Amino acid sequence: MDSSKQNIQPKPPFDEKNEETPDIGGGLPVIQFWAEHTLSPEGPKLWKTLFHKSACLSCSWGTGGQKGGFTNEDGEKLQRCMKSVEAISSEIKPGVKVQFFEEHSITELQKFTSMEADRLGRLSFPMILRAGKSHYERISWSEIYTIVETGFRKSPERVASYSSGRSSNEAAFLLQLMMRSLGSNNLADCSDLCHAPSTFGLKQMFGTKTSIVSLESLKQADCVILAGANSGYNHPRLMNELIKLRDERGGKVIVINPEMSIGLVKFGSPAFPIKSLIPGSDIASLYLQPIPGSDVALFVGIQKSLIEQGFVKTEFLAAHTEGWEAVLETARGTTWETITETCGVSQVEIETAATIIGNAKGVVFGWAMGITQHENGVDNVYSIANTALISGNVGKEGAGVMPVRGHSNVQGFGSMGVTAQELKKELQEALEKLLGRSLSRVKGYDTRALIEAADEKKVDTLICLGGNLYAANPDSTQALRALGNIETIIYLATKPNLGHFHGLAKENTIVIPVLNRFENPYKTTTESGNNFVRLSDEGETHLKDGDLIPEVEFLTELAHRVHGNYPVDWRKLQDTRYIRQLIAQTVPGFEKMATIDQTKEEFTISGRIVTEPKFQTPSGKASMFVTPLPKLTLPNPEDFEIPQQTRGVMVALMTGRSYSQHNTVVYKINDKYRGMPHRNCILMNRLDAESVGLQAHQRVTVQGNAGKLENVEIIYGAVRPGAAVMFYPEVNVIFKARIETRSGTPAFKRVPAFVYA
Ligand SMILES: Nc1nc2c(c(=O)[nH]1)N[C@H]1C(S)=C(S)[C@@H](COP(=O)(O)OP(=O)(O)OC[C@H]3O[C@@H](n4cnc5c(=O)[nH]c(N)nc54)[C@H](O)[C@@H]3O)O[C@H]1N2
Ligand SMILES: Nc1nc2c(c(=O)[nH]1)N[C@H]1C(S)=C(S)[C@@H](COP(=O)(O)OP(=O)(O)OC[C@H]3O[C@@H](n4cnc5c(=O)[nH]c(N)nc54)[C@H](O)[C@@H]3O)O[C@H]1N2
Ligand code: SF4
Ligand SMILES: [Mo]
Repeated sequence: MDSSKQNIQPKPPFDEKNEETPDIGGGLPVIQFWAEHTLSPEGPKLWKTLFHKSACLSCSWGTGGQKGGFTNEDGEKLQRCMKSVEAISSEIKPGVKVQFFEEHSITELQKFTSMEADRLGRLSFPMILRAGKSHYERISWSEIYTIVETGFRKSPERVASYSSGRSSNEAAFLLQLMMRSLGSNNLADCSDLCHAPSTFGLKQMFGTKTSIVSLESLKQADCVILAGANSGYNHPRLMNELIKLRDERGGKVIVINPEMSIGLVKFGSPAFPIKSLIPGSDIASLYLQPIPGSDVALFVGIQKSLIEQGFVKTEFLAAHTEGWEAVLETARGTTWETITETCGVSQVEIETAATIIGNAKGVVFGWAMGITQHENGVDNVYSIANTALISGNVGKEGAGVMPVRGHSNVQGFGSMGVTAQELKKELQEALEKLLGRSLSRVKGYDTRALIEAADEKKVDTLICLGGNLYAANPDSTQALRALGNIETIIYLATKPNLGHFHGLAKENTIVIPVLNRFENPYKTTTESGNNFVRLSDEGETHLKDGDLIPEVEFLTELAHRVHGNYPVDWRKLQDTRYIRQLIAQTVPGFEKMATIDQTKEEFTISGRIVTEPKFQTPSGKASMFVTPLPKLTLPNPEDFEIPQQTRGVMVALMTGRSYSQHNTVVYKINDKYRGMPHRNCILMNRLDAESVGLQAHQRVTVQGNAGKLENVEIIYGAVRPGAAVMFYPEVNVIFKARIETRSGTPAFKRVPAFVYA
């Protein structure tokens, strides 16, 4: 075998082979899934949607659009994964009948699991749950507008929105314009729970808030770092890039993750049916398993080793960065003992990573929730980007920093100004010009602040453009109570979810059924994590008997009723071409939006991809920040009021996604690749369990600082000692999370939990 392709660390240290789990990620089960769905009665509808010219619904990697359902921005074919099929097949289900809600009381609906709620089908008529009533009932559009308009006439700081990145740029733009015209900056968004630390950190360092790497540039890298991202599950097409990097270019992949996810070791991709699908392709050349929350220490270690091995690009740092001396000084001054003790990875392994990085021509540093969802998420991001700069891997082709984003259009929501954080100056000024006055200077509520404010009875009206605010938040008990203080909640949604059954308002909870991306009667756009804007064609819905509404129609009508013709003729904007004109005029980098309707030309947003060392900071240089090493401790059982003598083990719980779920929506109860047969499982290291006399498949209690889950089955997995994995949203009942103060993001990946029989 070509030595450049060999894995440096073929036998991982915490490998726990479970007899029932597949030997590779992806692989034949993916094809079986495709076959089952495409050959089923829903098959023709599914194929029609797959071939429809619209952007994939599911993740931010981005596929589809004008080049066709299976093509990516570089024109490569076969770029649709089964996650896309999973998302589509959930959307093409028949509508839930009016009768169903007449027959099932809210108490009955509250017994549904996430999967049961989703399987009910599509929401297809507007409904309301009025205070004191036991059932959702159908409601007329005129009554909806009366109630909602009244809700929006409250004082602006008591009106809020929450959104989730499945909708279009057009809907997002309208939402923020409507809220800001009102004088409210309360634009909470799912990204607050997600990549907000990346947005914040990248803005400080480079003056731009998103990935600085294009897909084209990624294809030139000869090394990729993937930290805290389970991409075989959540961004499957990214795996194709890693396969090509290793297989065709002899490059290296360093995975940093406390859990050894099989898909990041070996992945069978249908895009390479012969060489990869069945045998599987090697992904990780080196797999490092740090303690959850300790990535800063690991990256400072890599920096230290880069210094020691003479790999630092001092000239580059001096010419193009600021603050670099202090960062290097910190790495020099931190002892190896402190580093390895904090992160739990050996010096040799860290040095091996540094050698690979130092010898590579171009390194792309990618990351996801394992990096951001921590109390020091912003420092994690800084430490990664510092490492990229120190090794000269920013400002050239084939290198850079690449947050791997979440929802398919979550990044577009940020670009459109749906955020409670400070706006880009250009956008702020353009909006102020449009409004003819300054924007409110009152800081808006981000997602956590919104829940806290509602808990303190400071919110009267909430509009949710998609998502599941109730189930996405930590401490479900608080979320329930907080939402219950809000007078009116309006949910715009395609599918019923737990939020509609539990997240109930004090007076009126209204659920409005909307058309999805491939059904809208007008064109829409989305933005991928790689900064590529896709255009989705108009389509039609299969819900012919339903009474659904396009999001844009609802938002413009509501805005018209609240604002009249200020600052725009809202009803005219029901034709989305005019919204795109407004976007082109106001949002930086979106100039090409002005002509997209004529040219159909999808585009990369200008000013985002960095291939020269020039940055959008005031000085034009990249700013570097010293990253303090975290002090990671776990509480004692007594802190959770567990009697001292109780035998059990305190773990750092990483809460996240199973193989078959999209965020709060569960598609299948098991996770085949982790060998977890149902949702009420905890994946833990054998040593931890055995150290307190527990064993595989035993039923235990898992207790956090806000509650406990009982009858949880222990599954042994390739997770490092001290760490464990459980699935959200179910696990969100057991903990109140610490919050990353700069970004507002909850520490979902280091939840202290006590496991006992
Ligand atoms: N199919 C599917 N696709 C999705 C989604 C989905 O639910 N389903 N969700 C979308 C959304 S909104 C998002 S944000 C993304 C999420 O994509 P991911 O971030 O891949 O999702 P998670 O399941 O949260 O996985 C986080 C990973 O970080 C690791 N990790 C946890 N703690 C640490 C740590 O301290 N350090 C390091 N280095 N690693 C750690 C975990 O072991 C896990 O592998 O996916 C998007 N795509
Ligand atoms: N413990 C724990 N909690 C977490 C996380 C974690 O890793 N651990 N991850 C966090 C992250 S990264 C995120 S992004 C959040 C996710 O939080 P959200 O984005 O709030 O939740 P989703 O489950 O993605 O929302 C799904 C719902 O969106 C609606 N929907 C789908 N498509 C459309 C559409 O086109 N239009 C409209 N209007 N509605 C639509 C459907 O009704 C569907 O039920 O959860 C966060 N919560
Ligand atoms: S990788 Fe993401 S965007 Fe591409 S097809 Fe799969 S789910 Fe869709
Ligand atoms: Mo996310």
